[in-house]
Amino acid sequence: MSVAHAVPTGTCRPLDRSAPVFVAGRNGLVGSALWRLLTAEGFSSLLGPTSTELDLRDRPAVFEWFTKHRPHVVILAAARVGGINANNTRPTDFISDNLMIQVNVLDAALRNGVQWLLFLGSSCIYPKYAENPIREEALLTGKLEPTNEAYAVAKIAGITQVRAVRRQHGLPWICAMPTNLYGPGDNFHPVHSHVLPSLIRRFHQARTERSPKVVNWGSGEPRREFLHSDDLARACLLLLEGYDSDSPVNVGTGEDLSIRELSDLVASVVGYEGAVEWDTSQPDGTYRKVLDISRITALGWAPTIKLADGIADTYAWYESAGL
Ligand code: GFB
Repeated sequence: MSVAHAVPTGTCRPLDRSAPVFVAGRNGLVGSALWRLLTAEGFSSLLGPTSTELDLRDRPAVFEWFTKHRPHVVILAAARVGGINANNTRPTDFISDNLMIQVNVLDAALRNGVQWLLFLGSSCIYPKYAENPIREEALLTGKLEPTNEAYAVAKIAGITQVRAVRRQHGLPWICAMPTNLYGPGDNFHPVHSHVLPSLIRRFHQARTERSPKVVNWGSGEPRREFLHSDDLARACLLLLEGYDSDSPVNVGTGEDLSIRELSDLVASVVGYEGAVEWDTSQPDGTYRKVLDISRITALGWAPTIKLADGIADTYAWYESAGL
């Protein structure tokens, strides 16, 4: 994979703060963090239709919306996402919805001459047995994790389309690969969510109902890396303003912990003191997928939110949302 066109560290091409910026997926975990950051940074023409206002799977509607609103910058943070159970049991939805969303937005952006575009993938695009920490060069070098293969293949198609546009049309579109994310506004569904919001919900419920034990999924042995959505949003802006290469860029903390350690941490933040059991009939997924973040740290970004603080922040949001 070529990194020949990488902008040297420190190079910056500030985006026009008055230019129309389309945050696709504005109400999601990532989109809402982007919206907060871009608003604070003085972007005055943010565009963020809800999924009811614009279904990104509806190709004619997407083309019509682009023609009408003419965004100059597009951040493609819209996706069907979910935790291991949702991915494993609904693979059709994950491949079909994500392919449709991506191809419609990318095609409409190309048709309308969008110069600046950032596509967000996921660390699950890398092979199940990639060497850790995982470098960007590991893409397409091995078999994927079966529980999320459909989602990963859709995301890989998105990366490939962005790289195709770069090659065929010379546009400086880029891709970022975030690790497992969490933060305010996450999905706390008891079955379909990712592990961190699932644990917050489970421990909160157990504490308020005075349950003597909770049951988590899998063995607790897999290791995961967690990045707060506000840290990702800063990375997205930095990349849009200072990175230009056909290679995706990993965005994570570079540090991981076991799900068992995460469970202890969430229990202590929530104040749950009962027992924890593990249901090993549930899948573990990939054993380990911590990202090598040397490429983005060389550009001047670093994560700022410690996991314990981020969990406390997310728990405060969960309580205030009354979910
Ligand atoms: O967060 P999670 O669903 O995502 O699960 P993945 C991480 C680990 O936590 C797995 C365990 O080993 C789960 O078995 N776990 C324990 C739980 N208790 C729970 C629980 O209550 N809920 C959940 N969800 N997990 C997803 C992919 O994989 O990561 C997506 O399926 C995407 O495609 C996303 O890439 C970032 O890291 O295993």
